[in-house]
Formats: sequence, C-alpha cells, structure tokens
Amino acid sequence: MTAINPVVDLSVDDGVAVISSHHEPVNALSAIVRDGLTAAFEQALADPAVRAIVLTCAGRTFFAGADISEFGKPPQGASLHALLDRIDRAAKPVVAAIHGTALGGGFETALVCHYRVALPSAKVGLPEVKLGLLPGAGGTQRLPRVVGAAKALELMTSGTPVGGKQAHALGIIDELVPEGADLRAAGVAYARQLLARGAPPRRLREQPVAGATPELFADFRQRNAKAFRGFDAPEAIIQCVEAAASQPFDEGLATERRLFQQLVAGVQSRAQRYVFFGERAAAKVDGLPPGTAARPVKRVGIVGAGTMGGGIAMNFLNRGIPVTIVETAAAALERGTATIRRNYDNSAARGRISAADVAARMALLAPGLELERLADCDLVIEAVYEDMAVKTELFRKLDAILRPGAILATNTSYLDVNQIAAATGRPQDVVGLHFFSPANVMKLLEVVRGAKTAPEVLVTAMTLGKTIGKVPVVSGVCHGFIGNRMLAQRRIQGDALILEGALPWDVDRVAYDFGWPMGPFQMSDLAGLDLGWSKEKSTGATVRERLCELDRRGQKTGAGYYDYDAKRNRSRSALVDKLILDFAAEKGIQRRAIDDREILERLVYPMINEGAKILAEGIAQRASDIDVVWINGYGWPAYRGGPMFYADTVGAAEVVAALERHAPRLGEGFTIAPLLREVAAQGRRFTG
Ligand code: 3H9
Repeated sequence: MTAINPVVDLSVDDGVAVISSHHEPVNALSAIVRDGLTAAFEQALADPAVRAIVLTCAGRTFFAGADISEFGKPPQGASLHALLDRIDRAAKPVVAAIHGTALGGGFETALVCHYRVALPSAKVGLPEVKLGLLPGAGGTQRLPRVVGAAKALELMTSGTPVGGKQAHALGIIDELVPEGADLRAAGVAYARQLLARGAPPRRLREQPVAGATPELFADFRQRNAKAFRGFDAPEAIIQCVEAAASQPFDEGLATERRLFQQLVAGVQSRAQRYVFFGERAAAKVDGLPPGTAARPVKRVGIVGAGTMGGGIAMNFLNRGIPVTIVETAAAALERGTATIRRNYDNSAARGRISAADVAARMALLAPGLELERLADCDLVIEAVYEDMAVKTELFRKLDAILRPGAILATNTSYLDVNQIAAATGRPQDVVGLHFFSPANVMKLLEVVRGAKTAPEVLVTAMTLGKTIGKVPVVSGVCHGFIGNRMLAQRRIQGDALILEGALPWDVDRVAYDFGWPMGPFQMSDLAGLDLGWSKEKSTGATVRERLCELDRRGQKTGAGYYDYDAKRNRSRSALVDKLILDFAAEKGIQRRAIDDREILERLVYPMINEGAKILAEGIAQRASDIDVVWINGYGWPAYRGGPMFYADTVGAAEVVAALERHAPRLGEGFTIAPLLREVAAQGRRFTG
C-alpha cells in the first residue's frame, strides 16, 4: 500500500487498484482529500498493470460531501469537478464501494464512478438543499439519468437520503454486499467480475433522462409551492433537472454550475450553512469538566399522559427505550395510551412504520396509576399542569421514590427550574427538558441547566436528546427560557399593533410573508386563546380575554381571532374587526394606518433585542444557540438563519435605529439591550 498523502492510500492487487480515503470524522471532500484522490487516480490510470479501480473510504463513512467549511472561501487544492471529470472519462472501470453515508459531493463522486456496490446499511443522498444549495458536482444531471426525473426531483428537493436496499431497488446501487462482509474485498471482487465479463466503463452522461415531461415540472412546482415558499434552492434544482432533460450533458453541467455559484454566494445558503454548524455547536456545553460521562438511561418514566406526556413518551419508544407512564386517573391514562397507539396506527397506515413496529413500540410502554411504578426509572420527566405548587409537590414525592442517581426532569415552559429542584434533596439531579408541541415531531429540546444541575446530568440530557433525534440546546433559568421569552416580545407587539391600527390578518400576513409557517394570531387560534385564562377570573382587560368570554377560544371552538369552518379553513371575522375597533376606542386609542415594514420591524426587532439580553445574561451560551432554538422550535425560516443571524443581515445599527424610532410604542419598560447597542456601535456581528 502506498500513502499518496496523509489521507489517501493506493494499493494494487493483481490488476485492481484500491484508492482509499481516511479523513476523519466523515471523509468530507476537503482540499487534502481532493489532492490525494487526484494524484491517486492519475497514478492508477497511468499504471499499465491496473485494469480496474475501486474507490472506498476507511472510518465510519464514505465521503459525506464537500467540505462545507470551504464554501465562501478562496478555492484551494485540486478541483472536485476536474477530479470527477477525470473519473468519468477514465478508460478503466471504476467501482465505488460505499458504506455509511454517501452524501452530497460524496454521492456525486459515487455517481460518477462507473459502478457502485454498497452495504445495505449505507445511505445515499443529496442533502444540499438543506444548506440552501443544489448538488453542484454533477448530481442534478446524473441522478435523473438513474432514477428518472420525478424521483430525482423528489430526492433532491427534500434532501432525504435513501437506504442501501432502496437505492439498489432504484438502480443507484448495482450490488448489495452482505452486512458485515469485507466491503473493500467485495469491491475488488466486483471489479474482477467486470473485467472477466469485459464490461466497459458505464457512464451516466450517455444515458437518457426518463419521464421529464413539461407537465411533470409544472405539477411538481404547483404541488410543492407552499413547502418551497421563500427558498431559492428548490427552484434552482428544478431548473437543473429541466436542463438535464433538455440540454446536452455538458451544457446541463454548465447550467448546474452557474446556478450553484449563484446559490453559494447568496445569503440564504450562507444562513443555512451557518445553521448546520450552529446545530453542531449547540451540542457542546461550556464549562463542563473534560471527559464528563453521561449516566446510563435504560428506562424512562413520564408523569402525565396528556398530549405532551404522550408525545414525549413516543420519542423514547421510537428508539426502543422502555417507558413507564403514570397518570392519576384511569380514564386519563387510558385516553393517553390510546392516543399513542392511534398515532402509531396512523403512521403504519401511511406506510412509515410496519405493524410489527407498532406492536414492538406499544410493548415497551408500561402504563400505571401510582408514582411508585417509577421506582426503577433512570430518568423521570414530568409533564403535568403548569403550576409551581403542583410541580414542587410532585418532585418532593418523586425524590422519595426514585433511587439515588436517577434524574428528575421537568417539562415546564416557563417556571423556575431552581425552585422546582429545591423541592428535592437532590437539586444536582434536576434538569429542565422542555419539549415543543407536538413533542414527537418538533426537533427542538431546550435543556434547562439549573444552578445546581450536575455536569453528568447535563451531559446525559444532551446525549439522550441526540439519541431521540432532537436538537438539544442548553438554556439557563429565566422566565420562558430562550424561546418563549423571545416569543413573548413578538406577542406583546402583535397585541399592540392590532390596537394601534393593524388587524390580526395584517399582522399574520406579514409574518407569513417573512417565512414563518403562520402568524401570531393564527398560532394563538391553534394553541387555544384560553391558555392560562379562566371564566371566573376574566376581567376583559385584553382583546384575547374578550374573545374567550365570547367562547371564541380558538380553532377548537370553531372561532378565535378568525372564524373557522368544519374543515378548519379560516376566514376573517367581521365580529373580531368590530371588537378590536370598539376595544381601541374604549381605550382612547387613535387608530392609524400601519405599513408592513413597521409590522415586521415591531414583530422581529424586539425579539432580537431580547435575544441580545439573553446572550448578555448568559442564558444562551452563544448567539447561534438562539438561532437554533428559533429554527427548530418555532418555524423561523431556515433561509433567514434565525433572529441573531437576521440581525447581522440587516445590521445591528439598523435594528437599533428602528427600535429607537418605534420606542414610544414598544410598551412600558421596553429598553434597548446594552449588548445590541454595543454590537451596533462597534459595527460587529452577533454571529461571527
Ligand atoms: C456538497 O457536497 C456540495 C456539492 O454538491 C458540490 C460541491 C461543488 N463538511 O454531524 P456530525 C463535521 S454540500 C465539513 O456531528 P453525525 C461536523 O461539523 C455537503 N464538516 O456527525 C462535525 O464537526 P464537529 C453535503 C462536516 O455522525 C463532525 O463533522 N453533505 C461535514 O451525527 C461530525 O458531524 C452534507 O450536507 C461536511 N460536509 O452525522 C452532509 N459533515 O465535530 C453533512 C460533517 O467539529 N453531514 N462535518 O462539530 C451530515 O449530515 C452528518 O455530519 C453525517 C454524520 C450524517 C455525515
């Protein structure tokens, strides 16, 4: 074996060369890898003793893509395009032997190889869209030539990878290598078979694109209009597939390259690449002793089988972790378990999981009525009524039942985790695990670090969060933590705007056009206007209270800020119009015309301002953590990078100037965060 450079090796065994990369951790196609591969291919292609070439990777995965950290920087090292072109035109057959995740440029490298073998556990895909990009190394031209235009559009605009077996069925993989077999040896054996058959290099550039009719593209655009709203990359991908179908191969490649260059230079991709690294940075917790290990969690307990408790339980059941779920009343427990089962049955009906999966997951669920049932749990999460007295009482009881070292977690959205911890004799074992509704779907998990939370407890929470597929973000203790504390600012301004002159639909339209899935008033209608409201205590002091008094409590009652029909389609309500105008008149508010720009600035800038306070107080460890919270928990459009990245996009000085302009209307006690002023004055950025 010859080391071509520190990360690429070449060996030749009886006519078959094996080129292997070992660039930790994920074999990203960094400059050093491209340099090594280019030299290795040159050598193997020039060597008359070599008749076929196998390309493979050592370590945990085949190439997981281009090196994302190189984008936006001056080019270095050998060009990936030149390397792939060299492989494509090679006169000797080249076989890719794939394990792990062949993604993005990594999968494109595999596609340019003339043949592909893989382990069934391998996954292949083109996730560039998630980085605001398109597959820019020939993927948009080659994938449609393997799987047809329709499937290629679906795979590339969703970015979802496919498993080895499915890839084989789709014709992407020529041969599956049994799991556990020596992949390198299997690749070499496959190459020998090709040689024995006299099989020539098979180039995708020579294949036609199947199924690329004009109707396909029109229909695909129309069907996905809502999902692609605001994003540049999906439309660019569609144009590339149109080019694959209508242009000669090399022209198609040129189209792909031109559109890739536009995307990579644009703010959307910059934002989405920042989010990629932000999500990984969020997993790193400051101030922990090095080598802090997680505690094993073999069984999870959940108190409360309502919507939240049930959703939380599903996360663990999905990963094969047994759950004991406890409720006080038998009827509630039964309802809760029935809901979990129904959710699984629905997934099975949609073909997402099998009937056997449903049975296996339900078998891991142990429902019970006594807290004592939780005695053997390693972690217990409470998801009960949001009330300090209720939670402290429960924690006191749990403290007496759970074994030493077991972790007690609260799913509170607002309450003081330190006060809850103080109800126990083990505040070091108490942590907040704030899931977002629906808890089995939403990716965000706020891990609330109490003043006394032990390092291992924090590490356990972060590790477990990743195990169940969440994006965990650490928050310090404050009212509402990172997400809800900032959300409150948006709500205050939304409520003020509708009294000053806008109407709920104006505010919601501006929020929707900005890229949120829905505006604040639609969100209230969905969540219910009566959260924390009661008939007895209602004083009609706000529009929301008055709507509740009219039994307009949101979608569940068929009316809230909007009217709803039986299918929950919403329409603007004349009654709400009048109610707001009357309310404003009663308060002596002179209504005025409010333009969309003011609405947007008032919704977004006070959130940024609160984010700056959260950062200065150390509630969030870093600006990107705040952005990760908003993207994964509240539908902030990923292509805008989160509130702090957005602040940097418009400029902190502009944010301060707008807040000063709006100051008289921002509400009592509103202050501009000193950190925001400082960043603005120094012309700095929050997000580096
Ligand atoms: C592309 O290919 C464009 C081409 O079409 C065109 C070119 C012209 N680059 O996620 P993990 C780092 S775009 C640089 O925690 P896992 C990551 O930051 C690319 N760094 O591991 C982390 O660093 P740290 C298309 C990368 O096991 C460490 O590796 N490809 C890259 O949970 C471990 O990562 C993709 O979008 C990269 N490409 O998941 C795939 N990938 O330890 C992106 C990872 O310092 N990658 N790092 O925090 C992934 O989806 C996951 O990393 C993977 C492993 C599934 C592979």
